[in-house]
Amino acid sequence: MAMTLNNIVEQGKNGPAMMPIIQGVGRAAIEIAAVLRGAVFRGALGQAGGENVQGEQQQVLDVLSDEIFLEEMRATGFICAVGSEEQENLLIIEEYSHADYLVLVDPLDGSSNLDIDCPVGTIFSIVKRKSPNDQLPDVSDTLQAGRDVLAAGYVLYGPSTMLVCSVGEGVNGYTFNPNTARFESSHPNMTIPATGGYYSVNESNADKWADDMGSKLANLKKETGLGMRYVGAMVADMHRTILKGGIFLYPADSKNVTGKLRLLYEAIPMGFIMEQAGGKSMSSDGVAVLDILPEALHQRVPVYLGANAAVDTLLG
Ligand code: AHM
Ligand code: MG
Repeated sequence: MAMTLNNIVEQGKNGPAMMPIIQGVGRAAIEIAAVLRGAVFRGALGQAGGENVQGEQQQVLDVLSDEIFLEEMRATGFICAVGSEEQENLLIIEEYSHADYLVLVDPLDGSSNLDIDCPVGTIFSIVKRKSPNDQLPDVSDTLQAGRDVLAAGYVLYGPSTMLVCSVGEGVNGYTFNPNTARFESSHPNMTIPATGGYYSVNESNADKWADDMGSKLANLKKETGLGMRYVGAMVADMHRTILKGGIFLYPADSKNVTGKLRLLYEAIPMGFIMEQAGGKSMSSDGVAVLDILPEALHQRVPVYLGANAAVDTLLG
């Protein structure tokens, strides 16, 4: 009998509480994958006409994925509020505003890949509220360092749909089996190889990078001989980095002065996964992603996520 997301209940002290929420993520992922597959037939590719809080054009599928994710989190009954990359403010789930947990989500990451039928993903993390349960949750409940995250993960919508997650006891990958309509364990105990793999970065920004990153990357290439891959969707680039080794980075540059990727929706969950997979997650030399105390919902940070040696060689 294949192991399903039910086995999260056995994973450490957070497993039992996190399992029903991650099962909700799985249900959202199945719905989002179906919407992605049918999008071209429903005229659902392209822009929705609105902008998100960061002034970026929202695509129709960004908006649909956000709605699906929020609804599945509501349906678990365990989530009091959701912070989404697609929403300016924290969304409080009135019906369950007394519940213990909040979810932070990038419902459809890498959405510029949609028009070319390339991989996209969903990224999430789960924290426990700090405010009393008889009050409404607020933004301060979401502003918790990565060290306080209880569970995190991502869904990769590629040739198959994979859900990769951690409840703080290593990283496990589940693949959606269309024959059984369930996520089944396919990649237990994912661990990043110590050497080899690829460096993954939008190198066209090199002349704008801060922190002398151009010469640091040149040194990494010389020292390690790593090859290069870049999908332009963080979930796909991180998934490859965990499975094959190397490093994924998005440094600060003169256009994105504090980096492009969001601390709460991208850096912390992926940093959590990378550390749980045995790798390293830094935001700059000496500052681990998981040690940053968030100050705002949509804050951005530079990220350097990968095998210990690759990150040390780059930032060292
Ligand atoms: P998005 O959340 O608006 O899709 O942006 C995040 C994406 C990441 O998936 C990816 O790593 C990065 O943006 C790519 O940026 P660029 O096109 O500048 O290389
Ligand atoms: Mg996104």
